[in-house]
Amino acid sequence: MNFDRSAALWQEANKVLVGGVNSPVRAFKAVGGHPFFAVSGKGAHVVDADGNDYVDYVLSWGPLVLGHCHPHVEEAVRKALERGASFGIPTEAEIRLAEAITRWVPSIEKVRLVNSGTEATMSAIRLARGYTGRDLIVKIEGCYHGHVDGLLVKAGSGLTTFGTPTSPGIPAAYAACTLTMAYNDLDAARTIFAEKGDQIACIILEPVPGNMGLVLPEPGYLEGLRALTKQHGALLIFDEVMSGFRAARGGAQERYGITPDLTCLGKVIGGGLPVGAYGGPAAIMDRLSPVGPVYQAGTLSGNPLATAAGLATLDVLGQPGVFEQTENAMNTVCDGLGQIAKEAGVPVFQTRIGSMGCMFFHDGPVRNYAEATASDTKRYAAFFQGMLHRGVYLAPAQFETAFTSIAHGPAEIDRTLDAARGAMREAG
Ligand code: KE4
Repeated sequence: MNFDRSAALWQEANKVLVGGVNSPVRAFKAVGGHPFFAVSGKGAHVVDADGNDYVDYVLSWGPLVLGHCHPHVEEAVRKALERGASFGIPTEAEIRLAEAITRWVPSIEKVRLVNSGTEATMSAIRLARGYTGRDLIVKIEGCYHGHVDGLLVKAGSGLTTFGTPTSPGIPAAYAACTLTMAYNDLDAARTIFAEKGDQIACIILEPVPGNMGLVLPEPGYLEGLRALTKQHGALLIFDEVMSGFRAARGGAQERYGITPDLTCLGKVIGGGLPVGAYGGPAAIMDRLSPVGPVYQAGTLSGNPLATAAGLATLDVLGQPGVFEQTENAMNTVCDGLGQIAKEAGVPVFQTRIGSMGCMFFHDGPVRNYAEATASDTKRYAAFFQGMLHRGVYLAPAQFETAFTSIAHGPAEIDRTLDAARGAMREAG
């Protein structure tokens, strides 16, 4: 494969963009080399500046559950643009997207649309503090909720990849209000609440963490957190920015039958354009301005183009059999990769849920951050490069999750598994 054009663009990018990127995990630091530059996408495929074609399992880090350039999404955005890119005035589309979200996620009675997952989690925490009158928050080591000051404490995603669990630039006072505990450790949660329960505003977690790789809850874990927060008057916040519409139609909360107090969403509900959202019962949400005293605002919140893309995405995803298509694709890929690793004698630990999947280069099990970060990241990097050079684009870091779309059909999966046979040998 030729990467000359991307290499030239990479030189130019590093002159004016910090690290050549606008989000750190895109820089390939964890896998070596430099990123390719995307030029176009169609369905499950993305094409780079040198004309190389890849089957894409990153899908813009989750939003593109319909794949790139789905005609229904394109048409909806085009029509919206003809009417106006932004108003800063209420529009009907915001009502319709909020209504759709309440249908897909029944624990949400009222919604606030924002522009990113980070905004959603940051605002949900402010609301939890305003609602409870308490300052402390609890987060899970390895969970990533966006670059919120108080949450970049033992965060996942790029921070784990960069091995800088607590980012500089965060006042000690902020970090002091954030308590952390391991995922799948209910005793740790009970201990924290026994000591500080009456000061804790909320627990925020990815119910199925996808930012330390994909880790699944042990039986009873989420139920235990639900009971503990209820007992102590703290809110349970599910960050479903990644797992929403992917772990199940209604997210992990549907899959595991847990009703959180607040839910954060993003990615899929923007269909590739910038949208985040948070929501829950009116009794909590109505504490938000302009009804209540907790302030949160945004110039482009509910933007017409983004709401059009999100609505069109949910329209298609909600049709009979479509969600199952994304889940079946992930299962087929995971089954194939597991077989290939076994035949190559390479120890891997796989996880999957809905259209999300992960292959840790690790003997297993992987139940939390400490176990995830013991993975063989060098082996992952070698596998990543082997796949990339064979036309398959996986997440450029072990501590991420792979995604499928409705466009990942038999041809894409065959190419993926053919590539994996060679890449696994090279990584082995
Ligand atoms: P954004 O602010 O990037 O839209 O969302 C932050 C966020 C919040 N919650 C969860 C569970 C998330 O996964 C994310 C963002 N995910 C990363 C990928 N692991 C986005 C990729 C990036 O940072 O460039």
